[in-house]
Amino acid sequence: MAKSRDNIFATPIENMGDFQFDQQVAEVFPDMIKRSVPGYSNIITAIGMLTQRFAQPNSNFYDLGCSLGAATLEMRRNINQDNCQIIAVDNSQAMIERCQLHLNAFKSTTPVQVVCGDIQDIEIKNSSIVILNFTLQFIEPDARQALINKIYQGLNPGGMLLVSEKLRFENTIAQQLLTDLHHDFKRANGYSELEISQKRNALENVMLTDTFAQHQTRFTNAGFSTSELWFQCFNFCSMIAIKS
Ligand code: GEK
Repeated sequence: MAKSRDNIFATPIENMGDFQFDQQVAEVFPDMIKRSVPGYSNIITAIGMLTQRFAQPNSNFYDLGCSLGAATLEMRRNINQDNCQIIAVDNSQAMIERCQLHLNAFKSTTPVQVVCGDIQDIEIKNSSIVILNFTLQFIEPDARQALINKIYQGLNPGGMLLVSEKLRFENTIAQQLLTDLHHDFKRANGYSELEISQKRNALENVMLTDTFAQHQTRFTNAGFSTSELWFQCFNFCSMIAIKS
């Protein structure tokens, strides 16, 4: 599949609506996420490493908010147990169609169910690994605890949840510095001032970030006995929570 460069916000947009995961975004998504999210490729690689450690035989793996299936592909490449299946879910039809094409491009004996739907409505059961790679931040804040509770209930003992997110910081100096460093990262990756500010405005109402403390409290409330930050670059992070 041809790789397209993200220039969605490169020219002035008069009536800026909220950001949507539509056809236009799906087409440029691999380029957009690599140039916008510091550490994205490292996190995907680590999802493979964690799969080798946490995969249980005869269990389900979930990739919630799978977009084009990068985490699904990495899990599928690293499964070292028998009779596992992956369920990849996204509520964007454009993403799901492209995700299926990406998956078809590689051979594997592990079945993948690609589901177009809301991750809040799907059942999680008999699971050893659940991935929320930069998806929770798009769920209504009031609905986040219920989603993490449902995931905890659907995990088997010894199962793992990975949550990657953009973080918010209570300390205003830290918030400003880490936001500025993220914008420097985007500039270094070729985004203009106009692109950075228009994207920021488009995301304002749809991506509501939490602090690390809020995430950890939510994991504990759900029942997880272990939760930890394992990666952070500027204001982007990845956390794991393990069910004992
Ligand atoms: C990756 N995980 O490349 N139900 C299902 N999908 C949703 C919902 C919902 N309620 N809300 C948002 N999404 C991917 C990257 S992107 C992150 C994840 C980003 C989907 C949305 O359609 C989009 O595809 C994805 O969550 C978030 O590892 O673009 O910053």
